[in-house]
Amino acid sequence: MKILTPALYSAPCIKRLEKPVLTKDDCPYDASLIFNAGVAKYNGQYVMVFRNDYGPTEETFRKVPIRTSLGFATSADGIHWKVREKTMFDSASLVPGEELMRLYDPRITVIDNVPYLCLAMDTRHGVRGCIAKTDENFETISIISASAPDNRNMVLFPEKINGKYVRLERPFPKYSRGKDSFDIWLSTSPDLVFWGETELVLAVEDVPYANDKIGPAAPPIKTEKGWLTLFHAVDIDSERGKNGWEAAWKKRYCAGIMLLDLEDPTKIIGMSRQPLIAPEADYETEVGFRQQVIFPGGMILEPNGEVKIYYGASDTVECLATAHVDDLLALCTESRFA
Ligand code: BMA
Repeated sequence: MKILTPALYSAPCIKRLEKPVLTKDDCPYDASLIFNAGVAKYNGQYVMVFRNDYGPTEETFRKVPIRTSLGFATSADGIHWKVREKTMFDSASLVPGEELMRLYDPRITVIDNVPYLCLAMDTRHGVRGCIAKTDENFETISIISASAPDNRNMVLFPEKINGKYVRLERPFPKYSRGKDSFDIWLSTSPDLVFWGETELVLAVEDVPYANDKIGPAAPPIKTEKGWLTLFHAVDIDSERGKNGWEAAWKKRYCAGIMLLDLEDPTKIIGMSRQPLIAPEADYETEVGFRQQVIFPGGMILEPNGEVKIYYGASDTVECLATAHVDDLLALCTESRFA
């Protein structure tokens, strides 16, 4: 366990599984870094779409090109997963020179029993966030709408609110403020194509353990008290050195939690001023491509009140932590203002 300074720890209600739920060893194809998955319950089973960055090893990093595929896995219990032979997307099959360069960091939201994906999309002219439809077997990706650059980390709410689709998103306005300081925004749409009514939800300076950027994580889950909503929060320290394959990796990603108003989710009812999940386990802090990264992409509320939180760790493996919904709600009581 390697805890960076300033020391950050997970909330006591968080229980980790003893090891990651999915790694490269579970894949029947070329795989290296398996992380940042979207997870949902769909047609009586758990489904997962995960990111696989493959090609280089630690020794050949920056010499061998990185490819990205999106894999699909199913599970009966949300813990033991079977990866399908056929991927959903592979950057290796793109035509050289094509505008699209890769799709990654998938989230799944099922709305009226239709599964949708939110994806980050690298293109030759910028990073875009897109919303796509998939089929009931998760074999195809049909893009419905893609943002202008630079935007990423979109997540769709699981139902319309006041007759409109709603998404959280994280634009990164490079030139406006001279440094990374990227916040969480919300937009609505009548049809998943046209997006507007954009409002700021949470800013970096509202999160005491972030000093760099924040972004949406898993699609929110509905509770009687509000939309339980995860986000990721990044702090950076120029003194940090080698924490992974690169010469230096200076960032740490934690998961945060807040509660949004059911009728007006631009309103934060409360949040925790401490991280929900901070990097602590060895596979989060000691090994992997970019250590000290917790990047949640899926959250499921079970009938018994258990919440399953799926997150990529160290950009290398996919993990699961659980907590009771009442304990998570109890954390969301503080104001976002200090
Ligand atoms: C972000 C995204 C994520 C990744 C994280 C840490 O900007 O690229 O996919 O997990 O950085 O490397």
